[in-house]
Amino acid sequence: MAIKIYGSAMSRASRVMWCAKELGVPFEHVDIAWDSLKKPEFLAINPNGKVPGFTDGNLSLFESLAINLYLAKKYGTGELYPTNLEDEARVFQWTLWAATEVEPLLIESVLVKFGIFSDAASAKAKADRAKTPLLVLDNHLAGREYIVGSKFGVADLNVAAAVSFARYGEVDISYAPHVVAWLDRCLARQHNPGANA
Ligand SMILES: N[C@@H](CCC(=O)N[C@@H](CS)C(=O)NCC(=O)O)C(=O)O
Repeated sequence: MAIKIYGSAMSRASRVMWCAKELGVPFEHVDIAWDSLKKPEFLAINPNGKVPGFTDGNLSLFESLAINLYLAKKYGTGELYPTNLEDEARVFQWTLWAATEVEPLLIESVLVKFGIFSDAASAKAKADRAKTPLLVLDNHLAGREYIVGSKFGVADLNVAAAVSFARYGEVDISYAPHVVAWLDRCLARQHNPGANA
């Protein structure tokens, strides 16, 4: 099988597997042990020693959201991935926004929930700061179902992957009701991927 996705289903590898499933692209899931991430064999795949690791034939990639952009463009142009430059730019914009403006503010809450990080006060302070960017997304989603265009796409998948940290970290985002409803729509697909309507 050409595509290999490395990393526990409890890690950011899950968002890449979600994307591959949405696209109907077969892949091999390599559930690499956490204590193997800094070993030379895995560093050859992801030199950061983090998951996900990803290969498609001779290509190795790291950064989960970038991997999803690659997968969606290669295997899903016209479906998960847009066909025009402007919408592609919007996909880049929202993906980078999720990675830089949202995910860093929510990750500590997830780590506290899983007992990996103990500074609950720091996690709470950062999660509180996520309100500002999440209200930007809430405003964008008022009156629309999906982030770019009229159907579920890779922008939704990438942004939902980051915003879902609020759910896993039990961060209350009820101040952003459009985001909550959109996140429910997106995460419901994880159990029924490929149902692009
Ligand atoms: N920005 C990276 C983050 C990768 C990352 O931090 N992965 C975590 C698991 S979700 C990991 O491998 N942690 C182990 C470590 O840092 O040693 C991405 O999205 O791929």
